[in-house]
Amino acid sequence: MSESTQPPQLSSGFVALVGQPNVGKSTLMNGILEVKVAITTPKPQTTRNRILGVQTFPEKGQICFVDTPGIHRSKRRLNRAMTDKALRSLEEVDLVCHIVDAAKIVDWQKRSGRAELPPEEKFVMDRLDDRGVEGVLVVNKIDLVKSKLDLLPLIETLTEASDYHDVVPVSALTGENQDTLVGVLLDHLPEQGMLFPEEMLTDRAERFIAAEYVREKVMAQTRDEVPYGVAVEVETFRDDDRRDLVEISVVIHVEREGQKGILIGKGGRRIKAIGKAARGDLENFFGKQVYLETRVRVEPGWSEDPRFLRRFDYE
Ligand SMILES: Nc1nc2c(ncn2[C@@H]2O[C@H](COP(=O)(O)OP(=O)(O)OP(=O)(O)O)[C@@H](O)[C@H]2O)c(=O)[nH]1
Ligand SMILES: [Mg+2]
Repeated sequence: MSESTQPPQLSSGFVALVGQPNVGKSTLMNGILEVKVAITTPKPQTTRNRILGVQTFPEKGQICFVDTPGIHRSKRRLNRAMTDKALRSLEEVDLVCHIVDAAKIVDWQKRSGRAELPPEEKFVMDRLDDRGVEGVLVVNKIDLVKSKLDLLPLIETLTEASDYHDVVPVSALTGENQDTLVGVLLDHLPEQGMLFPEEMLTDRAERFIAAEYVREKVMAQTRDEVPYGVAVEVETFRDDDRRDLVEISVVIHVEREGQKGILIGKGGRRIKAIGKAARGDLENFFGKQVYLETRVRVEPGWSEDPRFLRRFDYE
């Protein structure tokens, strides 16, 4: 066989996306997958599960992302389970992508007059150090850093403060430097063939995606403690191949009667708006018409109850 006909050497493996809440882990994964597999909102603590997202790069390899909940300190059982999930994911991957929010760090440094990392970011780095994981540092949201002159010293500080293989600035939102990041990740993955079939996108069932899309709209359209008191469960999911229609009914669990009132809104206006927005996204995802039914149920204290946490796959 001549050299030009040799099959290309492939690199494939699992990459955990970890970091503080709201730094853009899920946005980054969706951007590289080119599909919204994980929901994203402007509010912290959006992701509650580990979510696998696979992208195949023909003749190069396969990156199997493990999106995780943001690492944070909390006394609440649900939140502790979330951080725990993120840390446990480190044990089963080939590489860790630690993601930080460039704009937030630059802002903190300016306000505090310090050149070091903010304490929350040190907290995450220490957790990763404890586990002795090798990683790549992704400096996200560079589109929000107004002066590019601020970026260079930040990258220097981050490079000095960490033992990571590489420090890569990106914007998950605009896609800036995304290809460079993909190249860096593939470089660090083991030389091996594809781990999943090429058409594999996620390990999550369509029911999970449906519940999450609804939760995204609930989180986006409510505030204060309401987004954090909500869990969404799919009761029925009917995808009829003979008809161009998916029928989905979901229950939105809340912790208190007051939250139910807020979610339903005056004359049912809010729940209608949530349903409409979710249906639009679901129709995009399934490429079919979607019939969506929503109900709200009060389940006092579900976020502290291990039975509910297990039932929603949060623990
Ligand atoms: N301007 C800008 N916004 C971004 C970028 N990446 C993410 N965002 C926004 O930041 C917010 C949080 O993004 P997520 O992807 O949900 O963040 P996350 O790290 O997954 O958050 P958790 O799941 O809560 O841990 C959303 O409003 C995103 O649109 C970026 O590169 N630039
Ligand atoms: Mg997320």
